[in-house]
Amino acid sequence: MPWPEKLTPAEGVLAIDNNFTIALEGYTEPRLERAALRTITRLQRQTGMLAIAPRLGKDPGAATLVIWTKGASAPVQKYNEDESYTLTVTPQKARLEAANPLGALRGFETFLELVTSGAQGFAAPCVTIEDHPRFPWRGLSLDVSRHWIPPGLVRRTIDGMAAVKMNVLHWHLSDDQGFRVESKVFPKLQEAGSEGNYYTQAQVKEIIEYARDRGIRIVPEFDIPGHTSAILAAFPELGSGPGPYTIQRGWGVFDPTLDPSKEEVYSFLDRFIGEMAGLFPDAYFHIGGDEVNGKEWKASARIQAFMKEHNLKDLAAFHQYFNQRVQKIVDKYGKIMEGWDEILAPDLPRNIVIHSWRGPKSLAQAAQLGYSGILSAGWYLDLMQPTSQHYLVDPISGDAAKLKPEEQARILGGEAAMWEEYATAENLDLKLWPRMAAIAERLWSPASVKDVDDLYRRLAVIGNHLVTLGLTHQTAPVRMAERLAPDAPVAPLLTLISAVEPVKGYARNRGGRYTSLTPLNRTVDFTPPESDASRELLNAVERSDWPAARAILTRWKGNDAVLQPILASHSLLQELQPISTNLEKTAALGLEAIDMIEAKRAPAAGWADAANSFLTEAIRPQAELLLMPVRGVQALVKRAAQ
Ligand code: TNX
Repeated sequence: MPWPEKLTPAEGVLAIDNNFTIALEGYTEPRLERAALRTITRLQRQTGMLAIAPRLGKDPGAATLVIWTKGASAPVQKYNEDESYTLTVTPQKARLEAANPLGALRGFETFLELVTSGAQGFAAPCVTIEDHPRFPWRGLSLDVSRHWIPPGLVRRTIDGMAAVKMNVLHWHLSDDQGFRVESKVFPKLQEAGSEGNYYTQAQVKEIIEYARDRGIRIVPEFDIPGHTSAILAAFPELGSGPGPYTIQRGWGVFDPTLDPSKEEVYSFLDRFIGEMAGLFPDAYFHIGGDEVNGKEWKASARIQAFMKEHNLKDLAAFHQYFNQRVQKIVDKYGKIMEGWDEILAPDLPRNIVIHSWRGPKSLAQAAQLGYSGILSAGWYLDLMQPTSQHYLVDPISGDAAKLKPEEQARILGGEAAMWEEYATAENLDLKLWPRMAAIAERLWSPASVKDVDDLYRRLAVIGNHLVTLGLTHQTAPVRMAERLAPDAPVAPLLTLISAVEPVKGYARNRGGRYTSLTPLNRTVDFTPPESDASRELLNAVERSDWPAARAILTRWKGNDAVLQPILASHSLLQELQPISTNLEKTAALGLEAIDMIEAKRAPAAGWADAANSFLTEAIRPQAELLLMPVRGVQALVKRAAQ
């Protein structure tokens, strides 16, 4: 994953053994050499063959993998650089060719995915791959404001992104809950706005270099004029209201907003954007622009007078006035402005990029007006939706599919979005991976690659592959589960977790009981977004594959008896007691239904009604978890009743 543009399988395999070497031909540069050495280290980890020599081979004739590149990449990665490569594997050797090191980086990842343990030991299958991306902009928008994500985890995320050929890390660096970059011009920003959790400029530079080594651009976002409580905690005089301002602890849309009628705001932004434009080399600069509720603007007599005086008829026009002025500043520092879809209005220059989050419509509108756009709507990984749903979202669909080709070409791609209200450094990986590979594939592979069963089959494989990069999506749930009952075996709890999913969408926001200080250490916080076993159960029922359905249900049967005493004696687990009981009953009902279906025996009077009323209750959230096998068992009860 992502599936290549063109793949031609051939007979045989290329064996990987201790003699594995890589040699470089054609144009080369230190970045390419580092990538080749990294490939060797990763092969060592993938195979456990630690004796593979960690150095480059001198003789291309004798090397296992030969790399040939034609010329250099751009000194600062551009959004539309050539990323194509070809990879040929024969029983004797593999050859990777690319126009530039960027394409070679993509090809290295493909080679590493090909190497797997099979009938002939570790080997890569013989194949010819010609590959290039469908969209030039394939990213992740990562919020580091709501919960702090330390530099090491940002680097690890970059590793994962590179493995699935993504090329943009959109770094959401400021929001109401935190301002996360050191400013040397305005140190008060991090002093008053970060509670000590911010990236120093030296760390930012290291991460930018790290990302460049892996073919990933870094686009910074400083969200203005809304989402600015942390900035206003440092500089209340820039706000539209009377203040005082503090960092927010809760989640949602807050009132604090920069005051577009104040000249000081633009002189601040000029110096601040000037500094950040120097720190971040990418051509693009994201100014946010989302969710301005306008309350402070409406409440200020001074702002109302300013709007009248400048003929700004409503709050949207006032926001637009601000965007125009900010765009001039961004442009002055040589950057192209990007913003969330609220900034879309025909009076901005056509080179800006519209980032669609409220829906795909704005993308089509933007393209018609002559603006470039990228999609995030439908790709919110914080909402715990099934991967299949994200997978089938396509930037060129709906209104966009009806656009003229030159308009469609303005749709540059998209970004998965990871908002961190409920994510932390501990559980980020299990919310991102391996699901992000599905979005990466949508953005890289031909549009015709969209078989959901095949997606899930390959997702399991890439999930294991990504573990070799040190990603913790598989280990974090175990570790976080063990922590809640360190004196008990963890297996029964994991069995329960295999049957549940976190509540979806914004369900956790309701009631407003979470703040940035609430510990995210409960079961819902380490339960992966999808219960694979429950999906497989439903699939088995749909195929009338009773033995498969029975095997899945049997795994859950009997778990409750072992788990209940563990739950009872650990306070953070007590909330799971009812859901564990319900899993037991659900599994039992499912097995009873299969017995009847297989024996062609009609259920006793009232059995189906009683089963259905229990299942309707059992699907209701408990401990912010959903009991997923209910759907498969509902289908089984229906079949039994027929
Ligand atoms: C909306 S997406 C937001 C974020 C929240 C997110 C939660 C966008 C531009 N604004 O501030 O974190 O929803 O899903």
